[in-house]
Amino acid sequence: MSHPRLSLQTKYSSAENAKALFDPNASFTLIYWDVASVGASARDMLSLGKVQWKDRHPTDEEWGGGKLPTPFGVMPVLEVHSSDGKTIPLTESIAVDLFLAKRFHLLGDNEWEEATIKGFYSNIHYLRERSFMTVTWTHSSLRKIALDNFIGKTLPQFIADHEFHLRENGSNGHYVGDKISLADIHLSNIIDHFSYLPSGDVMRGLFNESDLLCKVKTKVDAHPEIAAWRASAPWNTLARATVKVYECTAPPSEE
Ligand SMILES: N[C@@H](CCC(=O)N[C@@H](CS)C(=O)NCC(=O)O)C(=O)O
Repeated sequence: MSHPRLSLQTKYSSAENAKALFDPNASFTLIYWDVASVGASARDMLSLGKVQWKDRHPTDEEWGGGKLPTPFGVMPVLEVHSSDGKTIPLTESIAVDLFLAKRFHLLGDNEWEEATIKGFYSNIHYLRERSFMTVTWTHSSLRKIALDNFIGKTLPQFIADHEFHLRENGSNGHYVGDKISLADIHLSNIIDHFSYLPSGDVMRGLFNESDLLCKVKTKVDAHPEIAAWRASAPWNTLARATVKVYECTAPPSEE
């Protein structure tokens, strides 16, 4: 069944859309399920940016009943509301994250830093995508072998690769330069993501063995605005709901 589609063409011109996106007084609505998952980095950045933002969690009735048009039938969708009343929708988590990172100065200080941060972000993002596609949402009979492979090979390789790059940047708890960036924030959220899964203790254990990765996470989580958001009741509700959602993805032997 096809979903109700939302056009990305607003009734405004391209230039007006662009102006609205960077309106310093804009507010934001993140439309996503009431879980951390693919919305987590965006929420951290909205908090860090000290802007007015809110979560909108569609009800099952609204979503299942086809009452919420989106560009591709998936969320997150970020709505940017300019102070002169325009609402500009943005789709796809990568585009949303990159937009927010640019808006809140989380893409470094020059073209090289930006391209390098985006490279790290993409690699971090791909780890979660691989796990979604090959482990979490695979056929239940394949989950055990897929999980063993992920824990035995994919994750250790990822950690070793990222330790190499963090060391190359001076082991200072940042991927690029000496300040927080989109890459740092995404790593922190991906570590959380794996902690929420049924084998979360094992995965979190592997991350915990890496001082270099933990240093990045500690710094992100200690950022004043991010720390305040993560200490809030809504953040904790999202974290608990995420654990519940993934419970059904445990391999059969663990059920
Ligand atoms: N490529 C998309 C994928 C987003 C996605 O898969 N969203 C899921 C929730 S995590 C969704 O909205 N699924 C539709 C549904 O549950 O009916 C992105 O990164 O934004």
